Amino acid sequence: MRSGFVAVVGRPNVGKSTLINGLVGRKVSITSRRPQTTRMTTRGILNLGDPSAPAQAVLVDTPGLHRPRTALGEKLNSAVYRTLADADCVLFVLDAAAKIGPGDRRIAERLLGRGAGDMVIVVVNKVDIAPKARVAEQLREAACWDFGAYVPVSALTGDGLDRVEGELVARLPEGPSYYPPDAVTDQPDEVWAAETVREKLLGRLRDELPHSVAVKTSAIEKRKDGSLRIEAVVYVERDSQKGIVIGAGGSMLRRVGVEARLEMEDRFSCPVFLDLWVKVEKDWQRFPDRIERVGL
Ligand SMILES: Nc1nc2c(ncn2[C@@H]2O[C@H](COP(=O)(O)OP(=O)(O)OP(=O)(O)O)[C@@H](O)[C@H]2O)c(=O)[nH]1
Ligand SMILES: [Mg+2]
Repeated sequence: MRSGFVAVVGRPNVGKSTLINGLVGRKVSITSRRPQTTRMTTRGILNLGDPSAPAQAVLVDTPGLHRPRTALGEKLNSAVYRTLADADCVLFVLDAAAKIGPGDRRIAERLLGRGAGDMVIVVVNKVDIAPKARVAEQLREAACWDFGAYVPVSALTGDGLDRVEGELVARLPEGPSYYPPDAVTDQPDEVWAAETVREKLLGRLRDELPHSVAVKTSAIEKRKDGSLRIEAVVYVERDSQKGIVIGAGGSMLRRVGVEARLEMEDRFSCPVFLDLWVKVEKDWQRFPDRIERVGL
């Protein structure tokens, strides 16, 4: 058996979480068009190979590496570096729809600095929206880094994902099965529930607000009638943000609640009663103790 840990890294918003969801074939990690959506490392389990030569890749989703401006940013970057330190292989994701920039180069240099460049697979994502010439130019430019493989993909349509799997299997070391064959993720239900609420908020909130929002599940109760009651707290940084999240007459929170509840009912296969509360945890991104208090 071959198995190993695969760190999925790259700048914010390049499509790391979408890639993991596409490879695993299930939603493991939330995604949004906002940069810095992922805030915690989440594992997606990918079983590969055939029965005579099985393989298991534990894909680790990571926050987008960026120049930190807050204690939260520093914490997120450190989580990426820790994941990299434990990884057997790396999927380094680039956005084909944007030029390779200083953020990508910094990550490439760090990966090259670790040695074992052949264990890094460069994934040039979003080829569905990038002109062919740009994809070719990206591949050409990235090739100067001397990593193990370069694969153009669309995480969204699934184009090229089979090649990523092939390149991964070839690089996994011999090892045990870390998770049972039917496991998809290591994420506990309460974390998944909170992330689902945050994803729906990210889809609706504008400007800087998405960065100020954190969600923590405060209760999950199985009821006698087979339904679930889930209670979650939405944290914001300032009083003025509270009203925006709640919306006129509670409209925003209600819509977010309905969207999240439907996804929860689908996942848990039972009726769900979702209670959402909004609280202010002043400037939480800037203080380590407050970051912990909001569940991160
Ligand atoms: N067209 C297109 N859009 C994509 C593709 N992959 C991801 N996206 C979109 O790009 C945006 C960012 O995707 P994410 O998967 O959240 O990106 P990420 O790298 O995980 O971002 P962070 O967690 O913020 O670091 C979302 O709007 C995705 O739908 C793709 O292959 N094609
Ligand atoms: Mg992400």
